[in-house]
Amino acid sequence: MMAAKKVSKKIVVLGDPAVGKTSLIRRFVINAFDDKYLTTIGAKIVKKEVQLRSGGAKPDIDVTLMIWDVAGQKTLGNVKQAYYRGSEGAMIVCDITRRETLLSTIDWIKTLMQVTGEIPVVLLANKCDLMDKALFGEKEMSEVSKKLNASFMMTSAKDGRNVGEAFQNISESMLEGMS
Ligand code: G3D
Ligand code: MG
Repeated sequence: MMAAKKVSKKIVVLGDPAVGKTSLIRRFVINAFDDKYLTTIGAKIVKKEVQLRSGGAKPDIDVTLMIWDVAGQKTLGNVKQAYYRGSEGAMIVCDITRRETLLSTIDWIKTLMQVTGEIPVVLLANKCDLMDKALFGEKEMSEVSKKLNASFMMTSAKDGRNVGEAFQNISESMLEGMS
């Protein structure tokens, strides 16, 4: 049996205030790495390991995700560049009950990639437990994600659906091609 490779990757979680970024991270992460806000850069960082199983032909990969969450109500304009720097993947979150949060995803990605260049992105349509209040759905997500060359998933931090899958998805995208 081959030993698993170990890698560490920084990902950022972005999106308009109150879309559910912190709730998604909290749902996913059990182990708080640094619970204090790093006030100089205005971020909170937690880590969690994801295992990528190769199916035997190649070694498995243990990915330690360093997940960066903006502290407080950060809007696009006041997220500092230090937050984006060194990110190798991103989750961009919107809220299915607020259409403007979907349009914002485009700006979040553009601003991010001005710092990082092209990196893997997964778009998350969060609060899918609130289907009766939904103002957009998979069709719109599919259109936007195609435009942005990203994948998308429908999540709920409340009931947990697709949350683990979303972090698995971004991990796989970042490590595509690595053996
Ligand atoms: P943010 O980190 O993007 O700013 P938060 O967002 O994680 O702080 O969440 C903002 C609000 O949305 C919170 O409600 C939170 O409970 C709620 N929320 C987050 N994810 C979901 C979800 O999947 N479903 C539902 N129904 N609510 C969600 P409060 O009331 O505490 O402000
Ligand atoms: Mg938050």
